[in-house]
Amino acid sequence: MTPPAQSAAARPREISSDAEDYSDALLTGLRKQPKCIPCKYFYDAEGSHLFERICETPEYYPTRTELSLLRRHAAEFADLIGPDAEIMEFGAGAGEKIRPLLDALERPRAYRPIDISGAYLKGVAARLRREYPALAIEPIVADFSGDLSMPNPSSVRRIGFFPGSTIGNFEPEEARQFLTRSAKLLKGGGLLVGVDLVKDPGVLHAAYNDRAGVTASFNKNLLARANREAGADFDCDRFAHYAFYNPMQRRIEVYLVSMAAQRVTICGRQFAFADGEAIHTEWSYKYTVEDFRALAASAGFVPHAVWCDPGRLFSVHWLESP
Ligand code: AVJ
Repeated sequence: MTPPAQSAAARPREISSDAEDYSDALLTGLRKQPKCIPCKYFYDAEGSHLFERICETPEYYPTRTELSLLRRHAAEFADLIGPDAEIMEFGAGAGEKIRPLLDALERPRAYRPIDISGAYLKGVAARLRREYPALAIEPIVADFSGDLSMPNPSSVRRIGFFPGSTIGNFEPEEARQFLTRSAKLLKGGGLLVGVDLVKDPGVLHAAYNDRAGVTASFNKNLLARANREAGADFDCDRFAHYAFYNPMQRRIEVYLVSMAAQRVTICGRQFAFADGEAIHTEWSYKYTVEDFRALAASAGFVPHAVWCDPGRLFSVHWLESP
């Protein structure tokens, strides 16, 4: 029996992401010097599951630290957000972090999780619909770093939720541009954003080099994905995961390093990799509370309250968009 046609509301709204975009972006990145693969391509279904496992490693403190802040201060967030709000989450991932907020909010009007990983997002939305049957859940499959403009019925207080310090993937100028666009999108509302803090470089280094090697698998999954989706023939064992903290730039830098001179075919095109040549795969910028507040203010937000854990590992900021 063919499954009943899903109603339009139930199907995630696609803005733009498909195999062609992916292959083009892959080829474009690998033609650059230094070679790079955009970090948004970490999150196919396999990558999203590997990231869930990273969050369980003892070294990767951001997720559990942020979750404890979200749970402890949920009532304060709900007071600042107010009743009948519409929540848009940028990069919703597993949909874990929204729960303390949805449980504390007064009559939330709708929840719009945005994620580039369509299949994964669909599963997350289905689970949340079972838990919050009275809430309109409208998933959006999109790259939130792109243009998300959508009509903002003035009567609705629109709130952005951007946890996990994914803001750190942007270079500071890109982060300011993203925040500027968000301030416009959320006019009359605000943004609740998680920001990983500058700290002991040893702690940062360990968080991106967990002993179990899950982060290495997450990074190498970029190559496995290219083999699956772009007809590539990467030998993942001939590339090494390499991540370190650069204190001058206040960022974690993540690379895949070629362990030999080798040639790889991608989408029918040959690419040569020198012995030791690196492919850049991710930045993860870290901020001080003051620096991030200054960045948010320069983007048009009014920085309001900040919550940090006792160890000052992570921060959650409430930014108003007047
Ligand atoms: C999901 C982007 C916040 O940068 O810490 C985790 C991704 N990369 N381990 C981060 C990630 C390597 C993570 N963000």
